[in-house]
This record gives sequence, C-alpha cells and structure tokens, in this order.
Amino acid sequence: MQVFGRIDAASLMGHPRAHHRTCNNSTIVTVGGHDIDECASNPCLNNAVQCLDGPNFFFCVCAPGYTGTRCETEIDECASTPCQNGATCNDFVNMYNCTCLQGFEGVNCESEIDPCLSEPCLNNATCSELRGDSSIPFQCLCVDGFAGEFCEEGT
Ligand SMILES: [Ca+2]
Repeated sequence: MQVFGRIDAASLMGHPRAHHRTCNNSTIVTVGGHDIDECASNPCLNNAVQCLDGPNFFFCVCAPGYTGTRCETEIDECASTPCQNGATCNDFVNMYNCTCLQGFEGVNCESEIDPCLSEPCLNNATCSELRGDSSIPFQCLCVDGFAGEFCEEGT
C-alpha cells in the first residue's frame, strides 16, 4: 500500500510515472498507471474473512474474535470480567469460560449450588444450608434418636 502525504505528494509531481487527481480537495498521487491492489500483499491477519481493496486503502473483515486494522489483535473476552463470585476467567479465540470456585456453577458461576440438593443428611434429618466459609456448607438437624454430622449414628 502506498499512501503519500501532502509533502511527498508534492515531491512526486515530477515523477515520470506519477499520476495525480483531486478528490475532496485533496491531491492523491499514485505511481504507476493504475490503482494499486492494496490487498495483494495479504495485509489481513489471523484468517481474516476478507480484504476489501479501495483507492489507496484496504479494509479487513476480521474473523470472529479478532479486531484491528489488520485483524492483528486477539480480543480479550475476559476484559469485561464476565465471571462472577471470584471465578477465574479463561480467554480463548472468540470465547471464554469460567473456572468456578467451589460451591458455584453456571456459565458465569452466577449460581450458588444448594448443598442440600444432594440430600446429604440421613435418617429423615432436615438439611440446612450454611453461608460462609465453613468446610461443610450445610448442617443436618437430626430427628430424635439420631446424631452425628450427617445424623448417621443411632442413639
Ligand atoms: Ca479472546
């Protein structure tokens, strides 16, 4: 791609192969008899979908997940911090995923897992979810005649 600034354009006026024309009050100078195909050098990177050739410019249609004039920038899908509840975000091409802390689930770790869903309490005990950093996130309220962390012991 050859784009010449105002000063260079003036100095090119005398070039034997220079052609100049006026566009929007700017003088465009090209060397050679016809417009250059700016896409010929394959300027678009990262498997860009298309290079569009224009007069003295090119435009890259980037593949999903890339941006920039030449599609040279891989988009960080984690930049918007989509993962919640202390989860770790993992950036990939055109996607991300979240590694949840224990006790959370969902695409963005937005859902707290109910520890009582797995029915950890035995012998008709009532399970009650505990909040906070306890190692066991629930407690079992035993019926008469049973004891133990999971009400697993007869008394
Ligand atoms: Ca990415």
